[in-house]
Formats: sequence, C-alpha cells, structure tokens
Amino acid sequence: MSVGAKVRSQLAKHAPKLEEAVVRANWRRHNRDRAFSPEQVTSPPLRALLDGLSSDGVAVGTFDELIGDRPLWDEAAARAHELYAAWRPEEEAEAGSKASYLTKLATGKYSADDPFVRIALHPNVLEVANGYLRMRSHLRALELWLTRPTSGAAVQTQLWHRDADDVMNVKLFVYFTNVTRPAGPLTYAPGTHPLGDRREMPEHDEHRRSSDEQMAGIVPEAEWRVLEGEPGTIVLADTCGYHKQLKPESDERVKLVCHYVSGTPYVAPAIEISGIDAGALTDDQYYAVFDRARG
Ligand SMILES: O=C(O)CCC(=O)C(=O)O
Repeated sequence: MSVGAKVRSQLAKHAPKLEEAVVRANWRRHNRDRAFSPEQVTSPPLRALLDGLSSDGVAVGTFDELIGDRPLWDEAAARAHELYAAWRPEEEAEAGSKASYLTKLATGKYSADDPFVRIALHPNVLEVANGYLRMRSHLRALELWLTRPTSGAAVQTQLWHRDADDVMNVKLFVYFTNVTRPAGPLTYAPGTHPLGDRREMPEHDEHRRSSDEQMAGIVPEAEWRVLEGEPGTIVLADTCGYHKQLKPESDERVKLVCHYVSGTPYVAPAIEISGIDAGALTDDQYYAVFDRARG
C-alpha cells in the first residue's frame, strides 16, 4: 500500500468526513479540465431542480418543467409502451435475484435519433446534472426499466443502499407509468448524498444493505421521500446517497434511467450511440457522449 493510501485508510477510520473531503478534492482536481459552474444555471425551473438536488440529494419535477418538449415526450412515451408491449416474460428468474423483479426493456446500444438519447442529451438535463457535479458529466448508461411485484421480502435494490459508482453521480428517472406506492417508487433518505450532512453509514448486512429500522437510525422515517408520480414525472437523484425501491406490492413500473458520472468513475461505461453528428453537439453534449473535450 502506498503512503497516500495508508494515510487515506487511517483518515477513513478516524475522520471519515475529512477523508471524504480529501477524496472529493482529489476528484475535482482530476476533473478540473471539465469544470462547470453552477452559476450558469439561471432558468428558474432548472435552478429549483438543481437547488433541491444539491440540498437533499433528490429533486422531483415534471418533464414539462425540465425539458418542455411535448413532441419528444410523446415519442418517448410511445417507444416505452411499444417496448413494454413487446416484452415477454423469460423463464423464471431465481427468487431473490435482481432479474426476478427488474427487466431492462432497453439498454446498451442506441441510435442518435432515439427519443431516449435525445432526452438523456437534452441541454437542460445536462445543465442540471453538470451544475450539481460542477463538471461536464459523461452519460454512462441509459436504460428503460420494467419493475414487477414479487412475493417474499424486499431484496437487493429494494433494501437501503448507496451506489459506489463514483464520488458523486446524477441519475435522471423519467416515469412512463403511474408510480404510486403499490408500484414501488424510488425512496430516498435526504441529506445522505455526498454534499449532505447525514453521511453516517447505518448498520447493514454483508452486502452493505440496510433495513428500514437500520436506516431510521440515521434519517427518521418521517423524512424519507417516497417519490410517487404520474407519467411525465421526473426525478433527479444522486444515488451515492441512501435510496431503495419501495417493494412493489401489486403494480408494475416503467421508467427511463439516465446515469451521469464524472471523467473518473469507478465503473465502466455501458452505452454505445451510433449515428452521432459530432459537429452538431454542444460542448456539454460532446462531453456527455465522448467523455472528453472537442478537438
Ligand atoms: O428502482 C428504483 O427505484 C431504485 C433504483 C436504484 O437502486 C438505483 O438506480 O441505484
């Protein structure tokens, strides 16, 4: 172990907040060539989303407020419904596995004119994600999820956890179905994100997942945000803060997931976009697609 790594591991043990600050400062230094000032975000609806995301780790709004392009919404909703209608259950997934309750209706390869790509690369979306991360982000993944009710206890991402994919991240969730409690909305413990003041780790199992009782030891249940919403609801969240899917009891849920990370994430990219007209991209879009500056 290098001297630096030894110092950091001691810091992590004895002064976790200081260690986090050191890790974040190093992360910013490594990403300084793609710095983005949050002051650039001036439109009131985008500012409100950015402020909510920065203070709580999660913000909710509508597609109209964030993007405001009705034809794009109609196209994306039609595509989501088409993919859902074409879906056929495969053979029974192992009980308790992620595949038992989550199917990716779209993932990996897209063409540039796909409505999901146009949402993920929309300048307003990138402005909020970049304003939160304070850097030009990379679109790491884009997926359409179908989640289903299953019998038994909560498992996997239905238990409280935080993602270890980067120092900070942003996920944009776009709801295509009515997500009420029976459909299992995303549930978030505000203030547990890297900029928050509730960074203590709750008691957890060997997979670092926590029960409701354990999570309530850090953030009282009355403060949890259960992110219900109609089709057209959007949620922005830093999933490096504690979250889970409330276990769905009876309903399915279809949502788009756009994942934005820095230039130095801990996970590999999982998207390939064909047919991009690089010359037509804004600088933010260029970073989001190619993970580097133009030129
Ligand atoms: O399905 C959900 O709402 C939870 C999502 C989640 O755990 C994640 O995106 O990391």
